[in-house]
Amino acid sequence: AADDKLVLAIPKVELHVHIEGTLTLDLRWKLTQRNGTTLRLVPNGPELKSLDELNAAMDSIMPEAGRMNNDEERDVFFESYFEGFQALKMKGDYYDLAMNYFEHAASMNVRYCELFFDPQGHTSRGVPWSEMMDGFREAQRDADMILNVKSAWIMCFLRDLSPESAMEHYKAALPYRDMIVGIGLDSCEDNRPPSLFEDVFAQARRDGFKLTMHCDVDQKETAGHIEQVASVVAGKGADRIDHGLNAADEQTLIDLILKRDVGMTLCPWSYLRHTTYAKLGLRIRTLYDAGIKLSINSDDPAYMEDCWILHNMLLARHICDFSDKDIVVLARNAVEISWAKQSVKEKIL
Ligand code: ES4
Ligand code: ZN
Repeated sequence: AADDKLVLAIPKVELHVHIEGTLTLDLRWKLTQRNGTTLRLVPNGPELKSLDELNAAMDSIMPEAGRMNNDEERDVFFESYFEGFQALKMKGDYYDLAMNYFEHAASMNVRYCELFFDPQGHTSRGVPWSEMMDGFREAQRDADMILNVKSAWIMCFLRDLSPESAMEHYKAALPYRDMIVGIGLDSCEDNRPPSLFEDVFAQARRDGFKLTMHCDVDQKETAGHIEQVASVVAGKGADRIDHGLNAADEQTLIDLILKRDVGMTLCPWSYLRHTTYAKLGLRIRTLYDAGIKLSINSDDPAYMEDCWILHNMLLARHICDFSDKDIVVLARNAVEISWAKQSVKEKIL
């Protein structure tokens, strides 16, 4: 198996991480104190009065590997994820959130990243776009200058909200388009196929944005979810797929992904909530051996036992028995399927 030191040292590109999912409990406590916000783990849950209480509450909902196999536990994940947004109000909070990610990234030799953000989770609480985007922008600039970490943003729509809300947010974000490289789709995918958002994605495509979509997030081994992967890839409806691990079980999908040359962003730690090491290793191996350009990423480190990109790469290496050469291929894949400018790509690996 590949060397630990190589996995740490290799220059990295991260393409699948939700900035709100990097809100560590330490930072959340700090922001809550600073803003005088009430702290809860889930809506209507008991008020938490210390960092210890917050840590204990998070531990109590954190499913063990392979255990989050029912909808209820999945719903608790989303509830706690969105409750975390409450800590974010002012420009300085968004700055601190992004800078905290960039510092972790720099320590793991991430050189370039594309960060998802969920504007609807902020505007719905009355946070002005400028507080959010100006905080992100300043952190992005400082990370480039101080930490040598470059970045771009991918604005995601929450698929459980309406297509009209997505379109409104799309238009409202246009003043910030110089920061935004792509448009994504996340949150709970039950009965919310990407086709519902066809209009806003078509508009974004015309305006020159790259497109990506979460599919098969919940690892439901049902036809509907496989169709979601297919519909995202068909006709090159997306430039990348986020997750989509079910493609491993469907040769026609593998062929389609290869033919359309669509990259995949995988987040192995996330899947441990739904599957076993052995099954996960086999599926990732199948996609990798088929020649699909897949990259390894962290998703929501603060909600996944503090597993960042390095831990996800070590996990992938372990369950797939990746060699040093494979680690280099994975790192190169991430550069290739990223939406960085060619001049930035050339400086990474
Ligand atoms: C997410 Cl794990 C997961 N699934 C879907 N949407 C998300 N947004 C943040 N984390
Ligand atoms: Zn995700």
